Amino acid sequence: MEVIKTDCGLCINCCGVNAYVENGKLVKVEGTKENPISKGRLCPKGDRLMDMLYSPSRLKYPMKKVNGHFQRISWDDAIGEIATKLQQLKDKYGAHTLATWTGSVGVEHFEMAAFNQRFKGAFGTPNFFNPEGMCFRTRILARQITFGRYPVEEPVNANCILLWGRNPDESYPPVGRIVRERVEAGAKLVTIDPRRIPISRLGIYLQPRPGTDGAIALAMMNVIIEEHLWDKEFVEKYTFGFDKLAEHVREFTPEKAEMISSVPASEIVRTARIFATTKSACILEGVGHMNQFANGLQTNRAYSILMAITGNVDVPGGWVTCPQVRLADLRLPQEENNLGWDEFPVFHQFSKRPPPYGSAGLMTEVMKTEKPYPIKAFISSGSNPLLTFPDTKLFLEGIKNLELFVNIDPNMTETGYLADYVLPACTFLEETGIGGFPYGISYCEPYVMLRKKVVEPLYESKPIWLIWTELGRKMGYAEHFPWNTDEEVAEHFFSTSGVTMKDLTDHPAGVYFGKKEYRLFEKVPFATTSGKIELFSSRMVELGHSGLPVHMEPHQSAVANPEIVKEYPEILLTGNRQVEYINAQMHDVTALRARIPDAEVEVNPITAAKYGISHGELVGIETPRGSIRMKANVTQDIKPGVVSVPHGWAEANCNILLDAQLKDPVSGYITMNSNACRLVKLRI
Ligand SMILES: Nc1nc2c(c(=O)[nH]1)N[C@H]1C(S)=C(S)[C@@H](COP(=O)(O)OP(=O)(O)OC[C@H]3O[C@@H](n4cnc5c(=O)[nH]c(N)nc54)[C@H](O)[C@@H]3O)O[C@H]1N2
Ligand SMILES: Nc1nc2c(c(=O)[nH]1)N[C@H]1C(S)=C(S)[C@@H](COP(=O)(O)OP(=O)(O)OC[C@H]3O[C@@H](n4cnc5c(=O)[nH]c(N)nc54)[C@H](O)[C@@H]3O)O[C@H]1N2
Ligand code: SF4
Ligand SMILES: [Mo]
Repeated sequence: MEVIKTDCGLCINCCGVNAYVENGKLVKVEGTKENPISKGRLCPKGDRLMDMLYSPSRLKYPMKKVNGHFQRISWDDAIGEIATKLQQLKDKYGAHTLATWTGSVGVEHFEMAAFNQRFKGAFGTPNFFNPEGMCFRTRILARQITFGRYPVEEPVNANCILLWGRNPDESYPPVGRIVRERVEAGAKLVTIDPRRIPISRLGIYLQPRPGTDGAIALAMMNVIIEEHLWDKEFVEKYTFGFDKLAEHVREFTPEKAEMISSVPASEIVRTARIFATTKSACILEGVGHMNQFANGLQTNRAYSILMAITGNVDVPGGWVTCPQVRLADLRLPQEENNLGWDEFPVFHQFSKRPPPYGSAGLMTEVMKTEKPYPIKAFISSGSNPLLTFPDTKLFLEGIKNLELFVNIDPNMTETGYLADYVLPACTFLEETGIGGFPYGISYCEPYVMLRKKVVEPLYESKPIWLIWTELGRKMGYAEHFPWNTDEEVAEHFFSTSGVTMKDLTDHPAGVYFGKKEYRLFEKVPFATTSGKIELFSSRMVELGHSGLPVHMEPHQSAVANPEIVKEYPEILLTGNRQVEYINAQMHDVTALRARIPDAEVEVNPITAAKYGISHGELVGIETPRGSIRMKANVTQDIKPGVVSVPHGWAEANCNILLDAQLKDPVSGYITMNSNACRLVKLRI
């Protein structure tokens, strides 16, 4: 039996995996002990990688829809027909008629996003979209605005941790373990979450009204400044705009924040004092959730500022700047601006180098309206947008308007059924590529490995880089796609990184490619306009937004829209993570399904009583956009008036409830949280 050391590409944690292979078949997986982050552990999903690989949902060969039915087709014919159609559409509507999309897998599966971008560059369309337009980019952008770089949380050395809209036990198990270890060692923990998540019982718990975290953060600044708890030397030397900030938050008292957030003023004061006086302190903010409400970007700015004024930047246990592996850039020059350039200037224009993706929040709207131009071809990979893209109705309207829709996925997904062509990609266990890639971005560990091919691609599936390469070559872009094997591709990516293929093969479980450096600011100025940490950002003002963080009401709150709240009085959260599933994936794995058989809506007993709803009953959840049904989980562990549903369930797709018109005005992200809803008792 051969043991291959690789990593788990199911989620961004990239835990180390020892894969046992016998006669070309994966027969067992276990965690790699020497992996510095996962340390030999796998979550329940990682334990079931064999079920993922050998899933009955695997797509075995390319298929084409003919008269509403899928028919098997050869790879050559599929690639040939798609290339011909793309060329026709390009000739008719211009290159920007093609939009491509990669899902969350395209974040940790580096080659997927890179080859997609290579192709769209060769084709000449600006339209590449990915979860950076709806997921974690806001947190990165807010930190770049503030620090001119992206310092990452380092809870492993923290003595005070603010778990702010993040439930790592479910979404980032290795982080959950670090937090628990730190608390056991004496660190203070404050959890700020409308849901009383289990880890919150280890410390102080604040239960805010959803979407009001910016107000709490502003009041914490007020306390820290009023009580002279800020790090005076650090602020004086390394920050810009402190006077403006002090003036700005003077009115933002804990009492005012209590009125907005419902968190008692005394609790806000207590949290501010603990946070400012414990060295080091670390805000662990939500990765997705904290970006997916109306005030997402400004709230993220507020967290950066709290870290800065308490001197918790580039010190052990604070937010630390970590070296990032410099992989080769496959992007080709782009002439046209991305969609969203004018509507969301902070997102697109803040940095000198614009982001290489459009505003995902506009993608389906443009497909539907054909404004500013028609998007008629759509190639989606590593995603299941029918279930995961907010505002399903709009997504369907957009898709209906297409003349070509290609879905690339190892599985026949709900989205795949809508496509004109489905192409079978292999999974990360069937190709060699980049592994452990995001550690520098999410863990402050500059660690990388080769993600190894464990078994040959199943059925007729192919690596995603090869699918784009074949399509590119067919379209006459062969010069841009010179690579022929997984190894050549990986070697090319690492060629700019300082890490050699020899380093990677000599260290199958991974290598450190750099060293994190504390107190970097003493050597390297912050890459902002002022060269300092920008508490106040004049560039934000130039781009039409407040240069200091603000509180903004959720679009459909009782304050912002009392009319809608009369009919839809509860507050909806969507997408709380469950460790068993990853977005819309793994729901078909029997062992995992046995743990959570049904989609459940979490409701407080007070809210349930209003509707006469009992625990375990099937209930309706409604918004002005649509309705779904889920089993009621009546629990004290959620704030009264708040209703929380998971995402990614085909039989109860919560994205039907969302409205793509409701966006964070700064980032352009569609709001997935803090929208109005109501419950309905079903009469059967
Ligand atoms: N098992 C599993 N892991 C995953 C994923 C998955 O689907 N399954 N998805 C991956 C992806 S794509 C992402 S982006 C990350 C997401 O990771 P995160 O965004 O960090 O999501 P969670 O860890 O679920 O924590 C979000 C918490 O925020 C709380 N919350 C909601 N609204 C508010 C609010 O207004 N204020 C405050 N203070 N809290 C609020 C929710 O109740 C929830 O407990 O997880 C990744 N990891
Ligand atoms: N309402 C609501 N909606 C949400 C969220 C929420 O919190 N609430 N979260 C949002 C966030 S943060 C994100 S990131 C998105 C995620 O949304 P998606 O990225 O659409 O989610 P997944 O279900 O993980 O889809 C991944 C797909 O990739 C396929 N896949 C797996 N491995 C490979 C591979 O190696 N190659 C290829 N080609 N495909 C592969 C899987 O079969 C699966 O179909 O969802 C968003 N949607
Ligand atoms: S947390 Fe689970 S799914 Fe994510 S990488 Fe680790 S084992 Fe895989
Ligand atoms: Mo995400």
